[in-house]
Amino acid sequence: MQQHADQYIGGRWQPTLGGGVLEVVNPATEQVIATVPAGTAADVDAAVTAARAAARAWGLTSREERLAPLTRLRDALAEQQQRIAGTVTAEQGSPIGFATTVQAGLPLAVANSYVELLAGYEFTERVGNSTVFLEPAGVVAAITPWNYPLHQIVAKVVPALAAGCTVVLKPAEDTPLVARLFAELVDAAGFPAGVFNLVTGLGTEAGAALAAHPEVDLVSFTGSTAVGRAIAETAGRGIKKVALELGGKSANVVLPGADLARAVNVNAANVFANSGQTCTAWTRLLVHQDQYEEAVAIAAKAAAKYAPGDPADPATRMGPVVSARQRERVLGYIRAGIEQGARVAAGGAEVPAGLTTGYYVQPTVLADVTARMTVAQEEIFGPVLCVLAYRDEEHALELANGTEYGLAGGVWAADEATAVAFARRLDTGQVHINGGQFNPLAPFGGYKSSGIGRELGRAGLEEFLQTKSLQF
Ligand code: TXE
Repeated sequence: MQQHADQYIGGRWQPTLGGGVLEVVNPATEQVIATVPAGTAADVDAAVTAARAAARAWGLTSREERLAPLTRLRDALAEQQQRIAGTVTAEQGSPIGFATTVQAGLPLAVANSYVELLAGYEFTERVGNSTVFLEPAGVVAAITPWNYPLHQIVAKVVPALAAGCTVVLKPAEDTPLVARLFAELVDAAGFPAGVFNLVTGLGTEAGAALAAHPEVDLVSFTGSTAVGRAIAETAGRGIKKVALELGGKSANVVLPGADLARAVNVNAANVFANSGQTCTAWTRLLVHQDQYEEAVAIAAKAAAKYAPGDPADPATRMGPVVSARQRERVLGYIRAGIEQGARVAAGGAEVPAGLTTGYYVQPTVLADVTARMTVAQEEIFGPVLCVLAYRDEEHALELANGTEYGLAGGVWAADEATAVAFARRLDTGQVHINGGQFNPLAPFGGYKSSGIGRELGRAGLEEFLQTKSLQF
């Protein structure tokens, strides 16, 4: 077992100033595989001080001076794909195939997109008698979750560094090992000391201290809406910029005339991937009442293909959920759904056959779900698909928009124009039309309680910039 006692601060691994440790548990074996420091406000303060000290010089570097280490970091992410995937599988439970293509592949694609964007990005503009400088926002606090642990780090840290900001990262307590691996790669890429810093620790302690630190200029957070709200309040008091990527309850709307079987099968793949721990997951399948039973039957059959198993086995399509706590939360939702009248069409709240060790949950399809049920309103963050029936297009729209969230969604129709017209009426940040693929260049973020600000692409870089105009 690896026992780490250091934090990456000021360009080197330093003994933690905190006392406690966090145990990293493999969710498939329930074994403790490593310990990392539970950093405190003292570690956070040291890291923010280092980031502040480096901010002026890094903020004034040329695009080329930032591109060189960022390119080396991008190349390291490519070279280390297997190690990254293995680390994520061990601490988070993603099946190794998915960990390789998505958990390791997506951050590489995102890092690459920023190397390419930075090479051509104009940080000055002329407007009338003014020159406008797009300057870095300063010291960034990046607080990230465990569901796509490296992607969430890269989607914040890489554009922040490209913009000329310095960063203190506080990764999720469940997945600190891939964050440490990332820090090693940053270290080897040759950024100046203090430009990137890592503090592992509890959210309530290290995370809260970081979000509240007076020397932090911008807080970029991905996680639960409850914590996002608290961070926004703290940031508001400190007049800090804030970017929040929060929860979702996305609807996949299958309009009459669409390819029902494909829409439902793609939905199953979408919601059971990563054991449902995806903020954009289409957790509500909305189908016309005349096609309802057919859709439920297709979904139940599709669920059977995601029987949970050992994530280290390349044949496994769905692993465990991340932790015992997460499993309890998910099972609680399944039970609440059943109590409120949902019908179990596949799966359920029982332990999957033969899997008494590991935080496994059955791929579950709940039918007869109505809009007011808890499972139709709250983010479950587990492998649970709720199927709802709509009467007509207006009813479908009302259901789709009828939660506090607005992160993602899908629309399927016989023709693209019909799907696009419907998508334009959804209160949500991104919509996949007839199964369109995720695009790491497109702005990503939420409407309503799903967040503020955007990640990825040009919009994701511009979150980390502020403007200064010089009048001549
Ligand atoms: O999230 P938290 P949790 C949702 C999902 C999940 C639920 C709970 O529904 O079931 O949230 O997950 C840090 N000040 N999402 O408890 O607590 C924490 O250490 C500062 C959706 O894991 O929000 C971690 O680094 N930081 C989501 C990060 O916040 C604090 C992804 C996220 O943890 C803090 C994850 C505080 N007071 C969960 N408290 C998505 N949008 O993808 C915690 N943290």
